[in-house]
Amino acid sequence: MTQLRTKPRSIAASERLFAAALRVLPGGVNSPVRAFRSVGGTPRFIARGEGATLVDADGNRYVDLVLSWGPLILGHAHPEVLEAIVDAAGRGTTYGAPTELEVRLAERVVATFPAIEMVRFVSSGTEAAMSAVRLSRAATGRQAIVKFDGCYHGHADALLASAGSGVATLGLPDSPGVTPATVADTLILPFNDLAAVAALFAARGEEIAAVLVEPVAGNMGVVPPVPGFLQGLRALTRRYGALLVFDEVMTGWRVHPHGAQLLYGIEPDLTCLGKVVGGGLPAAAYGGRRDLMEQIAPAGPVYQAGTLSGNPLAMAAGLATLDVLARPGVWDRAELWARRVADALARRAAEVGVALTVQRVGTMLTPFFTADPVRDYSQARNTDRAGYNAFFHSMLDAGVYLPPSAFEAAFSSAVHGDAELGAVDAALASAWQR
Ligand code: KE4
Repeated sequence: MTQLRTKPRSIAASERLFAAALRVLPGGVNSPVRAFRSVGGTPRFIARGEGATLVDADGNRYVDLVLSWGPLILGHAHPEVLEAIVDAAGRGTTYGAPTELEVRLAERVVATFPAIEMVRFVSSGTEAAMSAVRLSRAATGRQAIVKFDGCYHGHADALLASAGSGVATLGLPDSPGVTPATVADTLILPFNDLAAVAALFAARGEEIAAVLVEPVAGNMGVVPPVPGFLQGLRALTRRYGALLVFDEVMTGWRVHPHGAQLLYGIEPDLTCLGKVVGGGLPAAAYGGRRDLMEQIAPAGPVYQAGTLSGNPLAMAAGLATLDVLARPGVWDRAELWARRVADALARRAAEVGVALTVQRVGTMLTPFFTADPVRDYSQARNTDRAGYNAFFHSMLDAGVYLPPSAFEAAFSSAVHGDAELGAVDAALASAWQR
């Protein structure tokens, strides 16, 4: 049996802050996954981020492989991003009126993603996905939305639906407060199961407004599309007059500098973006075919609005991030580091006989504790979650901050280098010593 070694580190300040947080914040956090409920233990309260490193309230330093769940592809506090934010903030923080910054970032998004002719900025991926669903229903006059079990598109009611049992595709409320009526038009299928999609379209194709998919799943752990899956979704949606919506909130700039849509050569009708596009500040977007986007108010009748949409600080941070990311070799450095850390994980696990399958696309990856590839959520759920949880804590105590859930993606950045790789490899050696 491989002993997992842990070195206790003082986390007294995080414990004290967590106790205070629990009195005033539900679960002590502002987003559930941060609470460490899945892995157990005390969440680390972060004092600052420096490049590839997180520093917690006790001064413990960690190589950060969460990077705020994806946005920080340039690492923490990148000087050019900070400079852009400070410069914008010096002119005010929000106006509730149009600015040149949002036009420039929209032009950059349109130039980056082949399928996006027009875009609307919002403040979260939830808003982006919710708005894309509303637009899909309005544009097609249909109600049913197909999503995939284990894919996450934010917490809009209609998308908080889990798969019914067996072949029943009818969505069931995935949270108290979500009514059966709200998810009655949400149909859930297994990811990567094109036959199931074809069967549903054959039975109910005329009712389906859109298929909403993470083109590379990141919210069950990283699960790539099997060959032909995305192409099949494009063919079926075209054939039955439904829209294909790529939720690239996570995959945009993460699986490829031009997203999954260029990586796999698929042109979705709508695309959701988030995370990287705001450079670490709250911004997200949805966009796509001009004939669809021009149905969004005030150009068209489909209502959507937001006080801080296109916030100038977030636009400035996004622009600065994409400027740096566009320089030769920057994205490749992040991708190379992800490849090297995936290789280190696989190599070390093989040395000690731990059953591990590392799944990576571009700069996002997940070590699944299983010997077999993971193709959908039911297979992800069958991996050794206790094994991941023990591994998570061993790595955390060795100074490496992995996602506090077996069903999430880890991320690299352009500023992770040899020192960070060495630290991860040393942590693996100490975690997996016989
Ligand atoms: P936000 O509303 O959290 O900005 O975005 C929702 C969302 C939409 N689509 C995809 C593909 C996403 O991954 C997300 C959010 N991702 C999670 C991480 N699995 C954010 C972390 C969290 O919930 O705290």
